Amino acid sequence: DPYAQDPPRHPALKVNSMKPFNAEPPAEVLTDAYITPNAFFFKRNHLPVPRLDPASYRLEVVGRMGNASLFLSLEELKTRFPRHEVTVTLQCAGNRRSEMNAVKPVKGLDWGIAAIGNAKWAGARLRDVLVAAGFSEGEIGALHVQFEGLDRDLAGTGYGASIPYHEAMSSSHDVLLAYEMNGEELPLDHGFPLRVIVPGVVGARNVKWLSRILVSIEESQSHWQQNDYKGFSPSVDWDTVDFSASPAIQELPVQSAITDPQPGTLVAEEDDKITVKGYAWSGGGREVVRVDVSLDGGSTWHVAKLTGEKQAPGQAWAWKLWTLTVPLPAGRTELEILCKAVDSSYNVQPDTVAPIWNLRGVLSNAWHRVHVSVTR
Ligand code: MTE
Ligand code: MO
Repeated sequence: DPYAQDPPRHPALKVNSMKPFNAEPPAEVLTDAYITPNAFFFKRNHLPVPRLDPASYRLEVVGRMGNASLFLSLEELKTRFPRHEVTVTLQCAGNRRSEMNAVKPVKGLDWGIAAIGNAKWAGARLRDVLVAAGFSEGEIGALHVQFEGLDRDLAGTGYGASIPYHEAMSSSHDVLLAYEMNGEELPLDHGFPLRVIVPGVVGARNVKWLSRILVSIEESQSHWQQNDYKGFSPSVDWDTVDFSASPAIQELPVQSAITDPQPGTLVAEEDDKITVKGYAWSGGGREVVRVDVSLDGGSTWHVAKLTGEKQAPGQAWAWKLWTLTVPLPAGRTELEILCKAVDSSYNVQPDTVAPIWNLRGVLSNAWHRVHVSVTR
């Protein structure tokens, strides 16, 4: 069993698949704290978790124009380069896929709303490591930076992805080679000993168990860059899909969801008040500037209170948590609670799922809807 060496996991996680391991926390855990605890951070593995010896581990950075590769030990990554810490929200492209599945079946893991988490990551800046390997800005023939993971299938194929070179080299983009997550050494499930953290970009490019970095003219040729993690029109089906016709997902669109109450019942607080909680985030460093919440299916709206770390303009890599406490609408026994976020570019979420439905069930970011019956 290639999965025999997978690490132990928290029993409260909701498992989508055991082998490979894919799981999300109960949704309400996400709004218990601004930083998601490592044990409750969603885990998205395509392959068995590799067990690597930190003492013999080496990161290979392929040299510029055929020059010799740079090989870096974990110790060198920690001592030769400044330690940089960034709070970054990571979201899987398949977060909230179950809502697309409910419209029409899609292919993929049936994620709820918790394939997202927020952590403090620390490591060396990718930019500093690339500079140490001889690269500079405006390098001819340098368009993409490819990352290869050490997790492999039985045929020996590993996980891989790439990001644009200018983002990797940009000092404001904060791309990290992370060896710490929330002050602890990177957990096995999250890429020990080293992973890439690409703020503002879809989870799939944040390669775990990193083995090799390659600067190239082409994007990564891996299955996950070329034939997966792309969006399509709702009319495209598995007979007509042409993966080469869509760009690989990088920055994600604006997103929000309600973590509390959960669908079902809602108990009124003292003075007949109710509290609604959730998260909101947008890709590309765009800050969430507002979250609108409706209790009546969208006829009237309230503005929620946002909380979160202060982040520089264009570098809002982390989510906002939000809450709304309001009197229960008089006479109502059923509520249709909705939320929608607005980011700093005034991007908004689409109101329904059907017009953004796609065969892989990615980019699911319609208004989140929670139906509850009220007990006073
Ligand atoms: N890196 C490797 N090597 N193997 C993987 O399966 N999964 C990717 C990405 N990096 C993956 C990987 C996907 S699709 C996501 S959403 C994130 O890791 C999930 O990161 P997490 O498990 O730390 O939450
Ligand atoms: Mo993902």
